[in-house]
Amino acid sequence: MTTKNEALAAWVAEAAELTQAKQTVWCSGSDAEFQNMIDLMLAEGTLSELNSQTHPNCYLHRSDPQDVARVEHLTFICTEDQADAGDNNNWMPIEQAKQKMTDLYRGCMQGRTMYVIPYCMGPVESPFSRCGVEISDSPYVVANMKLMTRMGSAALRRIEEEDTFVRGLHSTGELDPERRFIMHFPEELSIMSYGSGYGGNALLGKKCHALRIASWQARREGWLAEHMLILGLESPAGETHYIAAAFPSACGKTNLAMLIPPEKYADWKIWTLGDDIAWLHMDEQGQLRAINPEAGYFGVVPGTNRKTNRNAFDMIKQNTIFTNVGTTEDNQPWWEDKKEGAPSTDWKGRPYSEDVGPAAHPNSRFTVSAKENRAYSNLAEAPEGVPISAIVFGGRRRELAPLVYQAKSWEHGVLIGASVASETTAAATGEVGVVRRDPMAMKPFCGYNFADYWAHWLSFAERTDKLPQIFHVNWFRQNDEGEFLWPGFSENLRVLQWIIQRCKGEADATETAIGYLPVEDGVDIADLNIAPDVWQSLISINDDQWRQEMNEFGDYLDSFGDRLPAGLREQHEQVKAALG
Ligand code: GTP
Ligand code: SPV
Ligand code: MN
Repeated sequence: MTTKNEALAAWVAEAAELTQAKQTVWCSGSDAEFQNMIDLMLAEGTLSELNSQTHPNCYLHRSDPQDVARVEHLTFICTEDQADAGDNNNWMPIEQAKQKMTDLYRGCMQGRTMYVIPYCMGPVESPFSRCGVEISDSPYVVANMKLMTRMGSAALRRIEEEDTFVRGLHSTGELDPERRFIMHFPEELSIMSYGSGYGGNALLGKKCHALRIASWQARREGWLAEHMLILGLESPAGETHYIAAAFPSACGKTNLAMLIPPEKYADWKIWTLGDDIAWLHMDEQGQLRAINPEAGYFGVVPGTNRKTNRNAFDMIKQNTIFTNVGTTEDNQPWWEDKKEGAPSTDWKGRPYSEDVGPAAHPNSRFTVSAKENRAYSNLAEAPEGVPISAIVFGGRRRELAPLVYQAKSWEHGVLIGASVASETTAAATGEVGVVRRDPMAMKPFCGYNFADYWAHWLSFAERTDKLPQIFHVNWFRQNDEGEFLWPGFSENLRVLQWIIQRCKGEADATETAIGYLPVEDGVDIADLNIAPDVWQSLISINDDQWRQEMNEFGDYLDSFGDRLPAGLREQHEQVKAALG
């Protein structure tokens, strides 16, 4: 196979020449091709088969121990004008970045196969979808892209019709952290990645394309590309509301998107549309609609068990690629908090020993097609997307942020989104558990200046009066002993119910300086055994702490200088004034 698109053919030829690949293979996206990739990796030893009795078609990939997460300090947005990338991004002049990458790519695929991977982010027939082509020398990338995107011939046909696509060149390189870069050139819709085989660094359709490049495109074209799950909440009466929620990496998107209602609410149902990325467009009626650009899940494994996430737990029992988990004596995958079985080998392939570290890497992942999820919504592939009733922001904060609160307006909601701060997690290299500002959960993923991004968010209020209500949640409040105050997981349904009631104007709330909070009996917790004082602390705010928070947040906003939209400054002033 090749292509009749001349620009694509020329770029592929150029890459083959530069990298000196032994051969070029165009990926069709067929099941047989996927199986070939698996067989090839089994043969070269980069993949091993897991227990086929308990876990049919499941495989384990052990990555290089130095290549287990996104590398934010090595990720760059390269624009003509540095101010367009903003202080929220690392920036490098375009020519310098290209020179650096060209030097790294030169001859890097000698003796290796170069795969050409056409893919479509979003249903192939949706007007909201966007296509790309990833060139990679990694069979692991090919196999993962097959599970994560609409990959192959259909995407290529759309590219040939549209004559536009995002270019992503990837080579695993030597996996040397000193020779590793993830470069983005939004002005020319291209990505260059070298030296990592890990998910977000190497599966270029995901964070590189569907967030960093797409957020740039979205601003120009009047839509939003966000780090959000999409779920449908169906009531016993059969009424379904759709919610999009942005939480930072490893802060609960996959879990919420697959939630199984607690027993008391067994006649309610959560449908998954997406677990990581949402593209939001306004339709002709002024209604915001969401599609999930992805077709599979690249999810955090540790913590997944029968109780926390039964859907995911069952979903990853077959047809799944595991990356960096441990294994049991009989070669089943094992991870911390699996709550069954026992590890015998750790993620590095060494005999497991408690004092050496966890069996599974804290950022170990599963890759699986969304079709394996029994809660996968039958509207998940609808070309027109689903109408969004509520947008929810959240972070991992052991103190300060209440369980849930609602914005007073869209503009106030933009401020709430911009004020998201969260403890860092193992999803990126670096220290874990430090609170950092992560506006809209997009700190690592916004492909342009945050000040312009907030202005873009604010501009939606001028275009329609049908915008979703905006909320903030925090499942992660802790007491002094480090215990979670809120049970989380399934019980989060109760908070989602309050959110929908608020959207429908059916629930009372307490007005505070930071937004509307539930009244004492506003969220149904009667059967949850939460002590009254604990509940009070979850649904109230500490004015002193919030004054300090708003001052710090003000300093952060100031760091964006003149570019900061006046509307956001105004919202900040209002909250500060209300706090007194
Ligand atoms: P990315 O894929 O990195 O974007 O992560 P994510 O936002 O999808 O996070 P995920 O749902 O995978 O959850 C990450 C971790 O948070 C897991 O270890 C979960 O067990 C834990 N977690 C998720 N929801 C809750 C909750 O409601 N309460 C508590 N305490 N932990 C949770
Ligand atoms: C995240 O880190 O937010 C992820 C995993 O969803 S990665 O694909 O590596 O970005
Ligand atoms: Mn994510």
